[in-house]
Amino acid sequence: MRAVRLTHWGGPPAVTEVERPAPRGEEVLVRVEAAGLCGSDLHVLAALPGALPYRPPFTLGHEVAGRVAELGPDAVGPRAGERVVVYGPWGCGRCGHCAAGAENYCDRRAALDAVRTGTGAGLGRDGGLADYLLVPSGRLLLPVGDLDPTQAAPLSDAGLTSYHAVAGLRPTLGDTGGDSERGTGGGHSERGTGAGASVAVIGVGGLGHLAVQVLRATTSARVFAVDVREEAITLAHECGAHFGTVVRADTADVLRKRAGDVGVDAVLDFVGTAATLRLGLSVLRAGGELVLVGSGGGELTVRKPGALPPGLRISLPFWGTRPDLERVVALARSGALRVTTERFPLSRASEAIDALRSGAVRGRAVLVPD
Ligand code: FEH
Ligand code: ZN
Ligand code: ZN
Repeated sequence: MRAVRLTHWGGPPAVTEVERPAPRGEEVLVRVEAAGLCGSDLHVLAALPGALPYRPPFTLGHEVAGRVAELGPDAVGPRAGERVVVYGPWGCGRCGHCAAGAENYCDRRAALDAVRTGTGAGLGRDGGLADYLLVPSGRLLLPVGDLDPTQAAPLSDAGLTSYHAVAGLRPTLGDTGGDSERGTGGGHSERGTGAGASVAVIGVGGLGHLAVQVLRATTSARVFAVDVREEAITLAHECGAHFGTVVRADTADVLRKRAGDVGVDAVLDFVGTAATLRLGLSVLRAGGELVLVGSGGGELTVRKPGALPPGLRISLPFWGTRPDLERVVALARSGALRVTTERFPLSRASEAIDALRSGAVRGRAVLVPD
């Protein structure tokens, strides 16, 4: 079978012929139908020796959908032929967090990394930029029914990460459960009411465009989108953002004015650079929440007294839980979540990676075995 592999640290991704694995015990073999590309794949490809707790060679790809091809004798979960999406954070499966479906916060991750088993598909273990993916257990597979695999795959990372980040904002935004009135504003919310709350989404790429849709589908907050690319702002509006702006010198003033001059209740930073963190903090309301999702390497100094908004809460969510993924799949199947994708054949993986690296991808890049 073909696999896009990191053969050595700093090496180029190589489409390689490898032996198709046979599932044993609880393992399940998935025939890959689509695998999304993520900014983290770029970090893995750029990592210097020792920077990550993984040991090449391994196959990339942690955002995968396909059909169950073969089951180990003790496998649980979806049956052969069923279309599934792969829950990407592969924890120990037994600790307190894993038992609650939060393998993204596995208590034993450091121990798993230490024995070089890696933290999941494409993250130290063979991933899904390939014709087949061997999954350690059927507990990591979720049926997606008749959802198109190029729609399903991005849900497992871009969709799940965005959903988990928005879900953490419930205390700030309130949980209305339903959609908001499109385009209406209203006064400013007291925390926890939801109505009139506002959220800035910084970075409308593979994750940001889904976060806009999750916000619109699950909260009544007004959504303000910010990006450096005009086409990303257009995408934000298509996804339901109430307002969008390309970053300019007066963006902070523009956003604060949009948010009733007191600032936005929450900022979702999907970029995570020093500049976006600065912008996010400059538009945040007192008592607001900054959610750092992007791995742009920006740093924040937290000091009291200091220049940060009083009552600031900062969160750094990671990926998402299995129950979150079930809710994301349900949103997609209901039509409330639509992934904008750019498809590439698996054989042109390097071209897709270059496009992602240059910021030329609109929405999410998805590779399809050709
Ligand atoms: C995965 C592994 C490590 C860091 C970040 C990630 C994210 O891409 C998962 O969404
Ligand atoms: Zn990722
Ligand atoms: Zn665990």
